[in-house]
Amino acid sequence: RSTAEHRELKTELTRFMMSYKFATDEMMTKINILKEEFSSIHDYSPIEHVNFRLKSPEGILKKAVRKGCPLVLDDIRAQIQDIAGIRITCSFISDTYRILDMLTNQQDITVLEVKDYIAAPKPNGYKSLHLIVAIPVFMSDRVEPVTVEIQIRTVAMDFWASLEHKIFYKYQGEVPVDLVTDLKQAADVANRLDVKMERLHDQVVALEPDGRAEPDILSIA
Ligand code: 0O2
Repeated sequence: RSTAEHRELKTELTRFMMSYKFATDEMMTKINILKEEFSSIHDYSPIEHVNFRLKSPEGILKKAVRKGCPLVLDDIRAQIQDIAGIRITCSFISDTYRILDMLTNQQDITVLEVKDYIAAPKPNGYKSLHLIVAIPVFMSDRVEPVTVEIQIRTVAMDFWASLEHKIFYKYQGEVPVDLVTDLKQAADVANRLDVKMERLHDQVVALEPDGRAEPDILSIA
């Protein structure tokens, strides 16, 4: 490649990565608005915390090779949907669906795919809502729809998934069968905890005349 071609490729790559950063920034702003609005108006936020990450160029290439995707930016953009990833952790299961609805109803968001691993968990016990969206990113000379993957789960689901992820990588995917069984049992326990906590929360809320629990009562529960 000539120096000019090299420079052009570098600019293209920088623009490519930047578009994902901007899309993440836009989605984070939307999510933070929901979080702040809830906390200040409703005295309660269904969002516990939010994390985001951009896949590294190395991670993108690895995934492209694994999926048999041509190493061309347009193909990568079309086939790899989790270059920008956001994880929203909620208190209760109903909150995960509530957040999903709030995001999918926003007019500038195009929903590309929803995978409901809460209603239909993976065989290992993994639970989460996965949402793939495209959001328009306005740049100096164009508007580009950029894909973002959003995972929405409860604190208990997140706790389980973080440990399972660590174990999976430790054993490089070949997790001993005993551990797989234990993990599945732990996922069931986490689910029972989620159901129980939500029931408790609902009971406390029902005690309030206006249907809203006082924060100090909630913290005792
Ligand atoms: P990382 O390191 O978290 O980014 P895809 O591979 O995305 O093209 P797939 O497998 O259909 O297609 O996607 P899916 O099922 O929506 O899963 C994508 C992401 O969900 C994963 O990304 C994980 O973050 C998470 N996930 C899915 N299944 C599991 C699971 O069994 N355990 C845990 N801990 N996380 C899971 P990556 O790229 O695999 O990993």
